[in-house]
Amino acid sequence: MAFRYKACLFVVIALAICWPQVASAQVIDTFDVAQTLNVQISGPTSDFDFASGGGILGMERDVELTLNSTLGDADIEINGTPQPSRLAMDVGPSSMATGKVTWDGIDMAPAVNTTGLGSQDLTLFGDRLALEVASNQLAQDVKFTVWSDANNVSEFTLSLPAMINTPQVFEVPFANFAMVPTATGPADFSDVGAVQMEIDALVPNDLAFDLLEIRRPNGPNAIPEPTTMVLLLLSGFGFAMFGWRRGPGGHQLAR
Ligand SMILES: [Ca+2]
Ligand SMILES: [Ca+2]
Repeated sequence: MAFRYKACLFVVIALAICWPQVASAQVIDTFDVAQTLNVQISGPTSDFDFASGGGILGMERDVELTLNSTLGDADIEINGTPQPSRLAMDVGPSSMATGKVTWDGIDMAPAVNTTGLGSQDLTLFGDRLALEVASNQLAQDVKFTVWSDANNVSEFTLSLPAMINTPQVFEVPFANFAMVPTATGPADFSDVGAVQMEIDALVPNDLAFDLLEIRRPNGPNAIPEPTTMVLLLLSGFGFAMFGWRRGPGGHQLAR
């Protein structure tokens, strides 16, 4: 095989190895697949819906909404008219409600299938969750739970400040998660079976989220070990140029 072809092959292989890491961010949900849930005191006071499609980890998103107050109403609208490509949760006056969004594979059921994602290695794509918050009114806790299986579970509660008017990203490093007290061990982020985001609104609120994904420390487009990638490409191109310069003429001279 001519040397330059070997060099080209080297570049192709280097790209094939590096490319999955370069296209790094792993989306949990872009909130582009539409869903609408409504609860009110006149009924129903709880609602469940699942939807499948692209931009969703495990290809299915389960949403549960429960009204906890004796008055009022609440809704969750994903990719709706007022908030396209977002998850909007609106808790009405005098109302309290809990919204649970679960990514646990295709089970079409509200129960968490703790191994439904089939051992997803989230550490391939970064070391933290990133939640893009488009807006909110009052301070709100958002609890994230990650299962490796029924016994190995970790959680972290993100406390959002009030009055977010311009989109803001909140990051939760995997290292900040703590074992759920009822579990026997913590979740292994390289072996994930289910992920859940829970919004327990104790006061009327209006929240909108743009995106939930896995990120690396320096943001959504950070390239892991860029120097390795550059060195591989430079050496590949260097070999290719060397092979081209030697070319068929070079081989003829050597004979
Ligand atoms: Ca599901
Ligand atoms: Ca489920």
